[in-house]
Amino acid sequence: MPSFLLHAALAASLCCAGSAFAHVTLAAADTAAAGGTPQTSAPAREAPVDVSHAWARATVPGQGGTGAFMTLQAATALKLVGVSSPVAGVAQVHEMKMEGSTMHMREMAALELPAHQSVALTPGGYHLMLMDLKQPLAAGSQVTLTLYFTDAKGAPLQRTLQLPVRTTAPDGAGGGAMHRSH
Ligand SMILES: [Cu+2]
Repeated sequence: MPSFLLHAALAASLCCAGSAFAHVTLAAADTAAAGGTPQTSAPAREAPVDVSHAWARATVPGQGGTGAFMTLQAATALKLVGVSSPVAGVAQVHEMKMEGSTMHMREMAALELPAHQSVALTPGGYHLMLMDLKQPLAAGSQVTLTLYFTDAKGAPLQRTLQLPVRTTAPDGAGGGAMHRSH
């Protein structure tokens, strides 16, 4: 009996893990039906931030990571403190820095978004890093990202976006000269 149940549970978990988008939809429905889960008392508020020029870079099969880019303009001072995506096992806010003559990137704990100022996330600058990709990102498709913010009082806010997947930056996105360095 334990053996049979174990196999059934394993099959179910494999099935659901492979379908990231369906999983997100189900989780949202469960949360709504149950009135919230114990660990998240209330859904985070929608962040008051304008998002423009958003895109994610297409990958080739076997490529495990890529970048996502956009311009953010917050209506009130916010900090961008994290990112997640159903297509990425790990997603981080990164910055690029010259160290000597070499460009390095590293995770940032928080990216400041002063009120009414445009902050560009570009190849070669701040960016969102999608790693441990569960599938290739094909040009012309869409990818879902959720951005996590805190406001001046430390309260959590978030914003979920659909980004177009492209091989090059859209017109006006900036950062074009740095493409090859990423
Ligand atoms: Cu990076």
